[in-house]
Amino acid sequence: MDAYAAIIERQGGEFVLDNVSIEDPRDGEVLVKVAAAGICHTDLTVRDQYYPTPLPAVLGHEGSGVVEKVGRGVTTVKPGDKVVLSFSYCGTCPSCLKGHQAYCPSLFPLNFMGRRLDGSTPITRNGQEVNACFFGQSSFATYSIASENNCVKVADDAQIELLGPLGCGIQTGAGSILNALCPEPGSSIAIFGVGSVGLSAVMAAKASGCLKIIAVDRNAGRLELARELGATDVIDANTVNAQEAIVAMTGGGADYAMDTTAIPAVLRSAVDSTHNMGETAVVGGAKLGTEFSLDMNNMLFGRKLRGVVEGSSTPQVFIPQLIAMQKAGLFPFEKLCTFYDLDQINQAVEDTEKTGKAIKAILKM
Ligand code: CXF
Ligand code: ZN
Repeated sequence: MDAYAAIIERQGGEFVLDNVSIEDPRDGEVLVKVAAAGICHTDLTVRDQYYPTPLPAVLGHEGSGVVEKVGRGVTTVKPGDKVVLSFSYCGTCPSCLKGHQAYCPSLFPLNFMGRRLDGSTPITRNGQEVNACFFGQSSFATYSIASENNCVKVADDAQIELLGPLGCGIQTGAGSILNALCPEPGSSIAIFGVGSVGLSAVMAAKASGCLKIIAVDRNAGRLELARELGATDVIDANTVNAQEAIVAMTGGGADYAMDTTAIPAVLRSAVDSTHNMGETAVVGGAKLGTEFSLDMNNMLFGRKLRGVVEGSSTPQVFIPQLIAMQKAGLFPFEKLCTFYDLDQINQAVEDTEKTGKAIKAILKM
């Protein structure tokens, strides 16, 4: 069928809007009429080719919409269902079967190869193949071929345009707190970088009963929003040494820390701002091959560092939980969102990346 998509043609380039053709869903696949899709930093990581998804490609991995058609064997969604699209996993390996879908060993081939596992792509432009299947969706387009296991069905009355970012950035931030670090009520936590992932973590930390929630960033507007969403303290890293300030304001170090920036020196500060036996989560995707260093003796005193992909979530379980928390007023993620039309994608990227005017840009199709 005919569709309209935003395509990255070359490394670091702008999105190019063009007509494309999308195949019918194959076995186990779902054709979704995309209502909206959030922009996540990983789309830009791939644009810059820090992750090697081949170009030209249709990116977009925070899509939401309505099921149009299902392929053979699909049983969990049907035409007319509203769905949020999340990351793709195999569903059959030991990690997936244990509920650790975010750690599926096939995560990279399924989400970043730009192809189905058999090497085919559902998208062509003027008869030429375009890489797709990005996070099992490539949702910067009016239609998306998803796989059944990355479709999360939501209620018929759900505000579908708002929900796409739950499929990646927002579940990454919230899940790092609620599924991975699991801070005890009364804990202290320092969150380095309060873009959409960090602000989602701030809201989740508040909902978890953390009593000291320290937000660190260089953007004054984001720090202000962090305060509104639950940060008890904010640190402007332009002028303050965050690590020293956190150690001072917690009387020796935070119980938990989280780095969303994927900058090695910031991750190091996050770890060093925890006290003995404190735990740090690293959640950002750095350029492949990026290394960082730690002080071995500092680690010796019981400090822990763990990686967290996609908030360690099982999307079909966690996304409905986040929607319920939003309804209850415990997780007002709509405050992070700014809407644009698909045609304004390059403006939305600029507002996200350069000026910081948008925290979570959502493109409406
Ligand atoms: C990514 C980070 C790199 C691994 C897969 C998940 N986060 C989403 O944008
Ligand atoms: Zn993402």
